[in-house]
Amino acid sequence: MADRIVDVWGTRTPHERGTEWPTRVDQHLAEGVREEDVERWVPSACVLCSNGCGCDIAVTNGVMVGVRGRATDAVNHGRLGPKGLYGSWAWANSPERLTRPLVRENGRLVESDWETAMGRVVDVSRRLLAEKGPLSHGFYTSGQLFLEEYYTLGVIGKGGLGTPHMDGNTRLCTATSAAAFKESFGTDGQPGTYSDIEHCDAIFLFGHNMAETQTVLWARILDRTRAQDPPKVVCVDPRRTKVAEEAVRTGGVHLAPRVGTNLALMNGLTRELFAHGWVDDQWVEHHTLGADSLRETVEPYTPEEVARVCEVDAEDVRRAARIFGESRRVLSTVLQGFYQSHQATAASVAVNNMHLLRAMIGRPGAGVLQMNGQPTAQNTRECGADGDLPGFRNWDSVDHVRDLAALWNVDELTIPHWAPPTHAMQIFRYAEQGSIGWLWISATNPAVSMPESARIRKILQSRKCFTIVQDLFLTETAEFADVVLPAAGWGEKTGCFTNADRTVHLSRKAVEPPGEARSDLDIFLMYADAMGFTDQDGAPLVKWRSPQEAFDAWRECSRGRPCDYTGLSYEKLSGPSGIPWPCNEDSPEGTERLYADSVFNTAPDQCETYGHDLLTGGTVSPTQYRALAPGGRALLKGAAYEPPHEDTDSDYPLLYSTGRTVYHFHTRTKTARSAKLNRAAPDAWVELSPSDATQLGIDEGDLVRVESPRGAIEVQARIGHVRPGTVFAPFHYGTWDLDEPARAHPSRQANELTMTVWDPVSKQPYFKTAACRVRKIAASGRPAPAPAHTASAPAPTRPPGGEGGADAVTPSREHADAPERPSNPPRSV
Ligand SMILES: Nc1nc2c(c(=O)[nH]1)N[C@H]1C(S)=C(S)[C@@H](COP(=O)(O)OP(=O)(O)OC[C@H]3O[C@@H](n4cnc5c(=O)[nH]c(N)nc54)[C@H](O)[C@@H]3O)O[C@H]1N2
Ligand SMILES: Nc1nc2c(c(=O)[nH]1)N[C@H]1C(S)=C(S)[C@@H](COP(=O)(O)OP(=O)(O)OC[C@H]3O[C@@H](n4cnc5c(=O)[nH]c(N)nc54)[C@H](O)[C@@H]3O)O[C@H]1N2
Ligand code: SF4
Ligand SMILES: [Mo]
Repeated sequence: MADRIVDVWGTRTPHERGTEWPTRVDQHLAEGVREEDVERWVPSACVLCSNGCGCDIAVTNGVMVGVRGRATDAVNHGRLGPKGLYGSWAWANSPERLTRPLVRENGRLVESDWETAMGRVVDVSRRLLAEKGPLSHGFYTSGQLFLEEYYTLGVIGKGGLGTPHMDGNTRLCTATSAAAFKESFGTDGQPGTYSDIEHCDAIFLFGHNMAETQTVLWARILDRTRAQDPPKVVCVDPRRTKVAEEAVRTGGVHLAPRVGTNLALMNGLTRELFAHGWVDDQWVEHHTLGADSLRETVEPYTPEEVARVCEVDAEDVRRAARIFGESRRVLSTVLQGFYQSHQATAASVAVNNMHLLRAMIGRPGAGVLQMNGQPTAQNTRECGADGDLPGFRNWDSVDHVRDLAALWNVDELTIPHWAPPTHAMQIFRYAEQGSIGWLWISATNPAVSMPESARIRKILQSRKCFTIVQDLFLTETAEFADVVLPAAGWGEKTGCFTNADRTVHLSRKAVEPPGEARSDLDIFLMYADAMGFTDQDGAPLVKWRSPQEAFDAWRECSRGRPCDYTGLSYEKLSGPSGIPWPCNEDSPEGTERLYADSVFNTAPDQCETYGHDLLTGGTVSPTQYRALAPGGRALLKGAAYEPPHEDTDSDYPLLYSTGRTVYHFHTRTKTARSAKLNRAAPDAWVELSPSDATQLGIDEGDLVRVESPRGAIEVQARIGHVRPGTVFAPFHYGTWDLDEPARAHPSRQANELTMTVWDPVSKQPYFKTAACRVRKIAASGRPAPAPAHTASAPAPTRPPGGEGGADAVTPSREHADAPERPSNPPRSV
């Protein structure tokens, strides 16, 4: 099979508009393993991004040895991308897996047993509950666990302890997706579906480098853009990504706005729709509220004004708006370039607005995909493991809280609803101040992934807050913990998860976890048992033991809500394909598109929030909301553009933005343990534009220091494809390295520079706007370790110095994807 490091999207299978996306089955087995050696193929779906590609896990001798795309799955029709092929399973066999609980003794983490480790967790929990009550407890979880685990955690936190301090790293990831849905449509829930790609006339990607972050979805788009009658692509991104190149190739537009100015651009595009009469007035009149006020809000944003603020060409703004205005079916996708940037919710809602104004929602080809990033982020939000109440219930609605209390058979007052739920940034603030004294971190690595790393390290290091870290590996975060709990990962446990287009997959356990590692579900149950949480009748609060029982309990919780799972079961999910919710008696085969009837979830007894002012985050009261009488109509909401919090000045003249490369997933705990992926992007870098590099006297590969008011990194420079004035850094690299596990990398972590500031509505922190400066430290004589086949490729106008040329992948040591699990070496931590 082709080397999918180089051939990232695989061979094209072009097809005509409106026809089914052809099947192409991708497979990868560990070196030396032949297909006939595979003993079992275990059904699952990939958990390395929100695309949720259906796959089967190859098992030999009780070990995961590879993966194969599911030909029959609606999501991927057999395809897998480089991360899925090489990175989804290889980590499991690493000798560095956590195999026993660790506890801190005299300042050091030492190996322990479950009884001792969980004993400490429970002792501190009991003591703090007695002394300070539930507000002393916090949970910071993930977008990578399974539905059953989140729901169990949600019940423990909200029905058992009764703490509002629960959130996921989804706050850093897709909080804005959820917020944008709630503001426009009343509740969370993706309106569109991936099959809209087969029907659309144009595809708009807003701050979304899909070519690298959902490679299989991008392959699906390429199979349309490289066929007859292709859709035009419009890309909004300050870098010339592969998406941007496709925009130019298809006769679309690449808009490269100044970082932090998305909303000004969106207001300009929206104004064009009004100005040219590209609005479906009749539909808007019947099915929406707020068009007049939106029109007023966007009026000042002429193409010339947008050109001034965003530093783009006014003509490009006109062209992009015309494509949107004159296409019958537009598919839009939105991701971190919007969610993690300034005025995130307002800018993302603006995308919903444009679709509503053109009545382009709920029909084939006309859809919005406010994307997710993490594979199971949707479930964190649905199941109440973040701040939300399970089943998209409204914490501000007495009826919704009562309903949940009845389901769980707990006192209404136990369920936190007296104030808005505490978001992750605030949870860490409380830990910093000491009011949260017990913080349980599961399946996330905040020491690397949260903004302003130095501050986060200080919080985690401080012994003011007792921290529990539950992971597969001894991460940068785990090293600071009081107790480390070894977890079973994907393939080592059973459970469900829901991708960005609402498709639910069941992932079966394929192999045993190493040593004493346990599934996250079992660990949460162990805590619940030890704490003795009960319902109002004295029966155990958590009434399930197995993943399947947890799923069945969740089904009941979702009954009648927009994310209705009542028609799904483990049996039904064992079929050829994942199934999109809602799935119930009315739609037993699931639902491809929401809002096909143009009725939205905005009725006051249905909605998940009463909404916010998008500029300030001020909340709309229940009374105000009822007075609006939305009654199933969607809400058009706008806001004026405001400059970002930290703009450039003479000390920090450049803008700093961060993001991803195709070969790594987040903090690399999984992907760096695949030799192929690690080799493709072995170390950090920053991208500079050719003109800035010239001005700063920086050559390709030079070691540079990038500083913001909060910190600095020292990495090699790639002279690449960012717009002038912008510096782009990948955020994957913490202190840990596969090549030299012992060697610390103190200064390459992108978040050393980012700031503690968040969107007023979604509370999502801004990872994509900050000011910085760059200076050369030394020449290196070799190209930056940045990938050569992606947006990080070197700029053609300025050939890199050194020997590497265009193929700038630096060599690093070989690591075979070991098919057998070696015995664990003695651990010293
Ligand atoms: N390979 C890979 N794939 C992944 C992941 C991964 O780690 N690696 N993670 C998954 C997860 S959890 C997520 S959330 C998604 C994220 O997926 P994406 O959002 O596609 O990824 P990012 O690279 O974070 O950001 C996307 C783009 O935003 C642009 N950008 C930066 N600032 C601005 C701005 O001010 N305005 C605009 N319009 N654009 C801007 C960047 O140039 C970048 O190309 O990827 C998922 N898929
Ligand atoms: N500067 C900057 N920072 C960013 C971003 C950015 O674009 N720029 N993006 C943000 C976004 S969108 C995201 S999603 C976050 C991601 O940030 P993190 O969530 O911190 O990153 P991961 O490396 O995915 O961490 C997940 C951890 O869970 C562990 N794990 C995996 N599976 C399991 C399991 O089944 N059980 C348990 N217990 N553990 C498991 C992994 O080993 C890993 O340590 O980063 C955010 N931070
Ligand atoms: S696109 Fe995402 S879900 Fe699909 S194989 Fe790649 S990483 Fe996995
Ligand atoms: Mo994410």
